Amino acid sequence: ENGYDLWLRYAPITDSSLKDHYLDYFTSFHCIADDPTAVVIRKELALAASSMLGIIPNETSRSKASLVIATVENLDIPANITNQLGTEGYYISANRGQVTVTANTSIGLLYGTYHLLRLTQMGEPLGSLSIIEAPKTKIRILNHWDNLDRSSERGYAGFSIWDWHRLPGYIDQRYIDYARANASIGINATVLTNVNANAQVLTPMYLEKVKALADVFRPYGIRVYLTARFSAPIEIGGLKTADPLAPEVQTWWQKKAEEIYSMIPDFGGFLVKANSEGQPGPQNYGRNHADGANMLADALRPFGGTVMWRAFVYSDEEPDDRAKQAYNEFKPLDGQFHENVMIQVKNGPIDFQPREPFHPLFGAMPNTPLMMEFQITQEYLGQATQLVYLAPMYEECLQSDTYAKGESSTVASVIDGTLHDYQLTGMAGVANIGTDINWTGHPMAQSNWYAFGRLAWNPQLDAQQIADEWIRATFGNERKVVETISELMLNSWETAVSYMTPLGLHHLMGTSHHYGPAPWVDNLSRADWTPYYYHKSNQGGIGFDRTSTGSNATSQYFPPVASTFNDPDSCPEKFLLWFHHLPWTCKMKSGKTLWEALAYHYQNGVAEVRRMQAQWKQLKPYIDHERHQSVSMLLDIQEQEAIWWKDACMSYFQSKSGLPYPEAMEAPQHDLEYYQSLKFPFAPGIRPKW
Ligand code: BDP
Repeated sequence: ENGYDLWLRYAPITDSSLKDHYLDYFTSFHCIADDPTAVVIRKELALAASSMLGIIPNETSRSKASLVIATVENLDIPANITNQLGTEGYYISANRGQVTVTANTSIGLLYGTYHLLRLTQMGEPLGSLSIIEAPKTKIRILNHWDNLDRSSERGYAGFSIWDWHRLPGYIDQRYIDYARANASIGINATVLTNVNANAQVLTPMYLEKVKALADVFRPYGIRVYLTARFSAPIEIGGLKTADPLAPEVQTWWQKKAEEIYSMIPDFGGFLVKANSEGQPGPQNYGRNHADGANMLADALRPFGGTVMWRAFVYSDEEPDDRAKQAYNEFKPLDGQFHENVMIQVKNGPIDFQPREPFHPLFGAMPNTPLMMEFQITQEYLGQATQLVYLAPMYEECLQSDTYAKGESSTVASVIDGTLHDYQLTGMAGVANIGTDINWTGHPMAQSNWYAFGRLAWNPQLDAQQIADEWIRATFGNERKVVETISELMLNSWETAVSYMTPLGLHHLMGTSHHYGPAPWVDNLSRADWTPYYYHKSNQGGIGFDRTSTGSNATSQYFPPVASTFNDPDSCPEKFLLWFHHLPWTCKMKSGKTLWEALAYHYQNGVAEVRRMQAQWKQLKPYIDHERHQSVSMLLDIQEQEAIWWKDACMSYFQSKSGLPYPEAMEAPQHDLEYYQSLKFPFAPGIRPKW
């Protein structure tokens, strides 16, 4: 198997009693809906049933059908149920040998059908189902950081799947399979283009291509969004300014919106990166983020579009701690954004590091809907070479308690809108999808796309349950397979953190490509692009002092989170060096010194990768050769890289601490000069700027 089928493999069901059970339900069906989404439902059912059960379900009358798929007005469904379903939810029930999937809309029916097929792939009985599901967020969106030349800002799975050259005439089967995969996990939106935007995509020629994609995605409930380059009125509109308060600029965007909606009536809106890392924005004209976002929002409002304005900003000049800057810029603007603006906030205050504390903006903007931005592509987490299951990281962030309104004010409750009663809610994931045959480069990285979709649907889901679903659909229901892969996946993130950036360290990666260790770099054009800025290690100790005697970033959190982080004794050790600069010899809770603990984490990370290798080896008899072999080779590379991380970081830190390596640590294979001499000018994803 080459992995192309993702979690929609629909593997033949070999257990004969289970097969008979499913045959009872899938042999005949009745579908009351005949729009393009109903066509998709019928096709998916046929595909799944023929592959799993060797039959093509027969469409029959409602009374004879064992599976009924129908919107609520055709059935007798109590109002207390239909009221809970909204426009995308569904109700699956079983009664006297008949399974019914119902919803208020055909998209709800599609989601319900996928849920039923998921249960079937998992080997679950269908005889007594009663499931009510509705998404907890409104916009569940992938962000493709894809350029029009098909390169990708931080993509490690080949080229962009958008074949702009052959669009709009040529519809690649991949677009359809992409839509199926997304719909199967509830993703209902996609941003096609890079946040470092190119205005060309807003020209008529490209809009034709965007329209072709939107037409493919519509039956799957997926709306298309684009990144809007703030200076587009100058670059493609011939204006002299892009000042958001200039009437000609406002008119230009209004006309542009009109043009887009005349072609794509359900166009979602714009995602904007402004005044960040060299991108143009309202501040170029002395205006603020609200001025910029509101101008675009006003242009989209007549058509029902939304602006997703990113909070990932840090100033070129500001000498202040980078971790504080988004909060400093956005918090004062709370309540000033128009109602169709959302602020898209990365999970942590720096930049998709292997582990970050939650972003202090969560909870701090009660009057402005904030949406989550997670990274699915593993920019700082071994890219497509290392096995890192990210759901535990997403979960840690979502379950963090902001205390914005006292206890239980979790990040999840900000994101699903319940804490502040947001009318707009959403979660974005920076996609890890490319043209590789298996979509995501590393076969196991498909799980991160899957997990993102499931958590966007319901931010309360737990990482273990999601892993279980994904493994069963992707590798089968054999107990040994499910248990082994589950353990391996669930430990993998903590393992990567351990050999990359333990104890709250961050941004130790090589310049530009962010692959591999380079903690010694301290001389780039901006201090806050150097690893040294983030760990500040010297003879006296290591870590970034963000306490009240340092940068005071801790004060951006609500009490008691602020004081918990502020005091090294109460600060969770996983965030210790994020918030504190501490002597190498200070004592940890385990009794080890900080230096020993650091060595322990690096060594333990390596040991855990070796355990992953051993666990995976045991699965050889259960998994097809191609996928087994591919993951084995990648795990071997991961072991080498974990050793590289340990050796490079520990030999560098030793040059600062002057302390001997603890005995339990395997001594570095080379000296520090060797690691410093390694150069990777063509590492994946390299961009000359950062
Ligand atoms: C960083 C990436 C950079 C992106 C930026 C962003 O290194 O390529 O453009 O985030 O989110 O993680 O805008």
